[in-house]
Amino acid sequence: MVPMAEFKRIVILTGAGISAESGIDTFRSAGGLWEQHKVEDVATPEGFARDPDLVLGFYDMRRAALAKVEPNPAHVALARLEAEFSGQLLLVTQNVDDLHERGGSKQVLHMHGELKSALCTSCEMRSEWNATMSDRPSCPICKASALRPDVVWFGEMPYQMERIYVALAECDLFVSIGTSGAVYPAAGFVQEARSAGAATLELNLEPSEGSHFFSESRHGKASKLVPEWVAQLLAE
Ligand code: BJW
Repeated sequence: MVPMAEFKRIVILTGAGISAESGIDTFRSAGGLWEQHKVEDVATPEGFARDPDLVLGFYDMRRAALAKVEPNPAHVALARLEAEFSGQLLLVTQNVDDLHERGGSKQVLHMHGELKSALCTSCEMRSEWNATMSDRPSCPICKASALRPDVVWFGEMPYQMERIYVALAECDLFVSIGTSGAVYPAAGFVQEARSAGAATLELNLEPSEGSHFFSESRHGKASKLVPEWVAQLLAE
């Protein structure tokens, strides 16, 4: 691999695996969220239309659980990278938790939305949200009782795709951390970066579905791999 010091424009993609050691369930592992709940019931617009109480309750539970977890050394290491790296860095997360921010990252692009945000289906505005939604509160902006979790469900367009694709086309290193590579468009980012000539690095507990697309893979826990990689990058 090219020496880490050569890189000037880095895009990092994180997934549920980076928050696993903080105590947040991943989706597709044994005992993960999709074993506890049917994905089509809780993570599709059709599921929400069928049974809004179920979906609002599911996200209320996950929002409340955030209060009981803390960022781990992987989140903190990425915040260190943001503070000390002299090149350009874009941190894209598929996670709806706030552990990157609480770990110290200032700029985080949440492509699948955020648990602590509400989306009004009437005025379409997004509002910071720390309370429950299953009690059908009104939108702070238009006052309609039409709030939904500000998360991206299957069949919906993730946030800020244009900005992400521009960064992928311009980056010289793409790093994927703690994601199974099962969900598009994020699963395709490695190929976008590769076709733009970037080096590609996977840091994951095990080989992901797209592992063969990466120029280098390191397997193990994010809390160990990520601080090691950041230290290597900043030392070279
Ligand atoms: C550790 C670890 C440790 C554990 N250390 N690692 C057929 C083909 C291709 C695409 C499609 C298709 N049919 C439909 C689609 C599109 C669909 C899709 O991808 N479906 C797939 C099922 C095939 N995608 C969409 O609908 C998306 N929208 C879309 O495509 O719009 C059109 C478009 C067109 C063109 C350009 C752009 C867009 C929307 C997807 C929305 C996903 N939403 C969810 C829910 C969000 C809200 C919520 O949190 O509830 O997002 S689903 C869920 O999966 C969540 C996650 O962000 C996402 C990814 O999961 P992630 O993070 O990878 O978690 P896991 O559990 O899968 O993996 C964890 C990994 O960590 C594992 O590998 C572990 O080993 C590892 N790990 N412990 C390091 N300690």
